[in-house]
Amino acid sequence: MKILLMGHPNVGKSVVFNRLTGANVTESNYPGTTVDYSKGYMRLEGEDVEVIDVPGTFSLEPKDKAEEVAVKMLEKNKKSAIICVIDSVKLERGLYLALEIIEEGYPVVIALNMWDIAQDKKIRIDIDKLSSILGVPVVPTTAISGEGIKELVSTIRKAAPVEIGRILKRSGVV
Ligand SMILES: Nc1nc2c(ncn2[C@@H]2O[C@H](COP(=O)(O)OP(=O)(O)OP(=O)(O)O)[C@@H](O)[C@H]2O)c(=O)[nH]1
Ligand SMILES: [Mg+2]
Repeated sequence: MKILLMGHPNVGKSVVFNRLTGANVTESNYPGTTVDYSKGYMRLEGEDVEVIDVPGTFSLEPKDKAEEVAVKMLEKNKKSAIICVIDSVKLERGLYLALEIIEEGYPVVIALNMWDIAQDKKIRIDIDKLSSILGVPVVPTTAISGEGIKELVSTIRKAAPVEIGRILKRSGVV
């Protein structure tokens, strides 16, 4: 099992990555490009699990080299769990990519990062409702202080591919 950290640019992926992996990190160039990414390991229930800090991307339809690398990394790691990092202040914008990844059938956990800023701005987000609509775990995080990271880690194992049909049934649509 591998864990891929994905999300828009500047949402806090690398701070989350550092929280998860600590110091044992290697910087690499994606083969054939000048796009950098980091790779590390985290301890998950007694197992060493590889974590990749994927370059920021707005969608799975790449618009530049870094986005191309992000999409390639996702496609090459079909067996991975994805932590989708979203800026809580820009929830609507961030959900698009998360939905694309969920639709591709990857097990996803959403980290609603920058939670501290959302609180300051009095932005109210119903975590449980969001989680039940999307069918994936949602965890509020403030990566710079470390708040929510423990909960994020303990939720990763709960990530499972979403059956859209099940969500429709559960929410009473069909
Ligand atoms: N207030 C606040 N700032 C944060 C939080 N997480 C990250 N930041 C800050 O947000 C900025 C971007 O964080 P990065 O971790 O570099 O973001 P990234 O997603 O890796 O960005 P790219 O690699 O450029 O795509 C930095 O200045 C962080 O210190 C958070 O939860 N709260
Ligand atoms: Mg980064």
